[in-house]
Amino acid sequence: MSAERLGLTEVAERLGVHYMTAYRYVRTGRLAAERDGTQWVVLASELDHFDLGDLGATVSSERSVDRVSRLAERLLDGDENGAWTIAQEYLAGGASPTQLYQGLFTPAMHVIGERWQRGEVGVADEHRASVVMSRLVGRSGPLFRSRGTRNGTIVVGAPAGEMHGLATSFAADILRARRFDVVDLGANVPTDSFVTCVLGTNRLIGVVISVVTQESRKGAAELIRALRRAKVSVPLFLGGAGVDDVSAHEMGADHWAPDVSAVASKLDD
Ligand code: B12
Repeated sequence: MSAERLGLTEVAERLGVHYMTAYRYVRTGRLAAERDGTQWVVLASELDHFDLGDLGATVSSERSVDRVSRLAERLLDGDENGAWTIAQEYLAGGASPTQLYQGLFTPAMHVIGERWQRGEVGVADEHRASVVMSRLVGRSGPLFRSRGTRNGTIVVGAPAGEMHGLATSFAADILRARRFDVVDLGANVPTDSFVTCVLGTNRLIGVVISVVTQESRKGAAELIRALRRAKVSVPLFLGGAGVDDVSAHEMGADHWAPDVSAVASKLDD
């Protein structure tokens, strides 16, 4: 049996499916995988007998993988307009703004992380790519505007020590599209300030905490304790690559969610 270990980008390439489809196979247990830090790792031998079934037919394979790689290249080159053109192509092909974030922007950032981990790109390249991505998020913001009665306000942020802030911007827009008002505090929010903001928010219906690295679990658990001490009674959601269902509940969250759309659906119930 082969002991070759594959990242999700390689799994997607070998199966000929979109990155997010491979991710879904893993998160739903269709494909056995284990975590290595925040990355999912799959043994190559698992693919030998993997049956794509109906799910595999639902995605346009090569083109999606290619688009993710092309976007990653544009981001690393600091080419905002080139990157935006790829985003527009994707939207023109029928993708929703939420799919733009979850099916294109997120996997492109993951590809950059994998390349950084392999030593193929440097820290400055990664920073540059993140800056271009923030600009794409700025350009995409108007696409997520929604009309009609608001469903209440959600505070979104990352705990003290968690420097990854793009996920909270993505989450904020995805929730806005579902008619929630959002206060996005971004990355590395000091615990006391987070709590003060939550207590001062009108029509508050939930708090969404993003944990990208496992190292930030301590800060997130401390934040949840502080929110409980302050008698915050709305549901507290934890999510992101640094937590799973079990750890999120151990850390005191009311809910763990695999993605932000699931948070919106839960709050819509
Ligand atoms: C850009 C980047 C940075 C930038 C961030 C800039 C910024 N403005 O945000 C900077 C340079 C600051 C950075 C720093 C570091 N980074 Co970094 N970084 C990345 C990179 C390449 C992209 C992150 C990103 O924006 N992803 C896009 C977002 C949208 O995707 P996401 O975080 O997975 O979020 C999705 C879901 O998880 C979900 N989600 C997220 N939050 C929530 C919350 C809820 C409630 C729900 C429901 C869902 C949800 O929604 C998103 C889907 O759209 C990742 C690679 C990766 N795999 O993500 C590495 C990565 C996260 N970084 C990593 C590392 C190691 C670091 C550093 C420790 C490096 C160092 N030695 O200093 C520091 C850590 C700093 C800290 N204490 O937090 C590792 C983490 C490994 C680990 N063991 O945890 C990664 C995975 C890279 C790698 N392959 O090794 N990084």
